[in-house]
Amino acid sequence: MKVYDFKGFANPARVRIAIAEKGLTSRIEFIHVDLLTGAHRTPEFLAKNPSAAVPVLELDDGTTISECTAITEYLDHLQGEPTLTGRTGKERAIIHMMQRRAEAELMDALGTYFHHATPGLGDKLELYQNREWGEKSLKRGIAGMHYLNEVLSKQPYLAGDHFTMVDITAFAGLSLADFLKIDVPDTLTHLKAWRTRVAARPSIAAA
Ligand SMILES: N[C@@H](CCC(=O)N[C@@H](CS)C(=O)NCC(=O)O)C(=O)O
Repeated sequence: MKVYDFKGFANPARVRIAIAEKGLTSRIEFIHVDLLTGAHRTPEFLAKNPSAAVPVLELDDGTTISECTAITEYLDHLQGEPTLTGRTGKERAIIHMMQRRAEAELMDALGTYFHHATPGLGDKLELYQNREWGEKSLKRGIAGMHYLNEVLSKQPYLAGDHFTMVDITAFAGLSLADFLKIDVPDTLTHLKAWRTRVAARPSIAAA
C-alpha cells in the first residue's frame, strides 16, 4: 500500500499515527507530495483525490481512499480487532459523532485560519483569502478546545474510556495550533493532561 502525504502536516500525521497504532508501518510506502509547490493540484494527483489534499491511501489494486476518517476505518480493519473506530454500533456511532466534532470544531477551524488569515501555502497557492473568515475560524477553534476540555473533565478519552481515532484527530489539531503559535489556554487543564498522556504513546513518536 502507498500513502501520499507530507510528513509534518496535521492531516497526514493523523494517518501516520493510525498506521503506527495498528503496527502497519512496514506495509506502507510513503510518497511525498510537495504541497508547497502545488504537486497536489496536478491532473495526476487530482485523479487520486479530486479534493487536492493529502493524505491519500492507495491500495495494491489501485483503489484510492482519501479523508483521514475513511483511511483510518480501512486500516483499523486490516489487522487485528478494530481498536480505533469502534466495535459495537453504539461505540461506532459515538466515535463518528466525536470525530466530526474534533474535525469541524478544532482541526478544520484552525485549518481555515491557516489558509485565510496567515500566508498559508503562499501567494501562488492561496488564490482566495478572507481574513475575517479566518479570524472567525480561529475563535471557533479556541471554542473547540474549550468544548474538548469539557468532554475530558468527564472521561479519559474523547470518545469514552479508550483511545480512538478521535484522540488522534484532536491531538493532530493541537499540533496544528502549535505550528500556528496558538496556545492552549492554561485553564484547560483536562485537555492539557490528556495531551500529555496521548503524547507518551509510542505511535506519536513513530509518526
Ligand atoms: N478532510 C481531509 C483534510 C485533508 C487536508 O486538508 N490536508 C491538507 C494537509 S494538512 C492539504 O492537503 N491541504 C492542501 C491545500 O490546502 O491545498 C482529510 O481528513 O484528509
